Amino acid sequence: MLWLRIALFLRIDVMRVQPLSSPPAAQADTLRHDWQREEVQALFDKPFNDLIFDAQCVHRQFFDANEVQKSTLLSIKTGGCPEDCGYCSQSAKFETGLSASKLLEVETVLAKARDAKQAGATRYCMGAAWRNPKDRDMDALCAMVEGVKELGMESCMTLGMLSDEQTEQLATAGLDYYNHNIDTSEEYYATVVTTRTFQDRLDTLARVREAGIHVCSGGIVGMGEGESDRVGMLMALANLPAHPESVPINMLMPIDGTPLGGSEQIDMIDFVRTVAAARIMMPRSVVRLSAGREHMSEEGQALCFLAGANSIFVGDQLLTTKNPEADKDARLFARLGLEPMAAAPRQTGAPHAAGD
Ligand code: SAM
Ligand code: DTB
Ligand code: SF4
Repeated sequence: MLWLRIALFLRIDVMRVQPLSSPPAAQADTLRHDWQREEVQALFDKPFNDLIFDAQCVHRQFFDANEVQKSTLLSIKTGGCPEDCGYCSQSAKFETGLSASKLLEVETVLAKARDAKQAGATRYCMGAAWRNPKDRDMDALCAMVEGVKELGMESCMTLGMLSDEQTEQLATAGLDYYNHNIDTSEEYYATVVTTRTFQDRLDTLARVREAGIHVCSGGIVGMGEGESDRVGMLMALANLPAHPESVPINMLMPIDGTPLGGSEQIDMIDFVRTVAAARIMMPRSVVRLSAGREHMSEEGQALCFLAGANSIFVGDQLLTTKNPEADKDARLFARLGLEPMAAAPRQTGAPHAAGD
């Protein structure tokens, strides 16, 4: 047989050439919202090479595999938060040595946004250590959104829970993204946070979606959760009525003084598996390699990009913790041949729902 001779000539071991280990999740343009636990567990159980290959195939159906979106983060209101999230430096319940500050002035925020734009960020993310914003803060918050938009950047805010009215106000101001993480599985949630419920998070996400603001929602890996919790977290995200447009996967930044401060760093291969599963399950979403890059090798980060991560925070500060310096990231992009992704205009009314 001619094909066998050619294979032998090329030294291809035909007995070991396997088809794609399972069909990619997003054949054609159909997104799934009915992931079953066994299927997601099966993704995590795959041989690593098969999982990464499948994730990369899915990634290339929807994205340029060499483009990475850049966001910059600013803490616009730091510390003194009444919530008890066990990972957070900003909770008033823990002695973390962080001093609380008031909401920054609009001009201060916009000056920093201009710097971020100069440094190459296309999206500006503003975070506040609140359970929820107060109505008296809404004018300043809306002015921040409008100012960032005038700079030609995408705007993102993360302010805790929102009322219907507050969500509408932010949407009217032109907010592009709202970040609100589910953080972990529903089952593990109460081990990490007791001052609100998993359902509270879902309720705010539904309000944000309803108002036509893009949803940014993901979680933290390395909080002592089991793999089944990572499975549960990704299922909860992917089985929402519409996939979040942005899915941040944070590696825990351990903070002294918090209940999770002594957590052991998660194995990098397990972290990369989580990124790959997120990519396969939410193929059209931008998956952000979020907190934790400061503690990752360049090879570890490269594996995350290979697994389908295509967004990062740039700038040497996250909210209260460190992020790699600009020159370090510039070198990483050059080594890997990565290019910055251009900002996409907000596609209002076009969430990633079933049948897209
Ligand atoms: N207070 C608002 C809230 O909780 O939604 C907004 C700010 S909060 C700091 C935003 C997100 O940052 C959290 O949901 C969590 O996923 C992430 N985060 C906070 N501390 C972290 C840490 N030490 N390591 C990794 N991610 C962290
Ligand atoms: C997200 O998922 N990660 C960012 C952003 N959304 C708000 C926050 C990371 C915070 C890391 C710990 C800190 O700097 O305090
Ligand atoms: Fe407050 Fe947000 Fe930190 Fe929780 S994660 S303590 S809500 S700032």
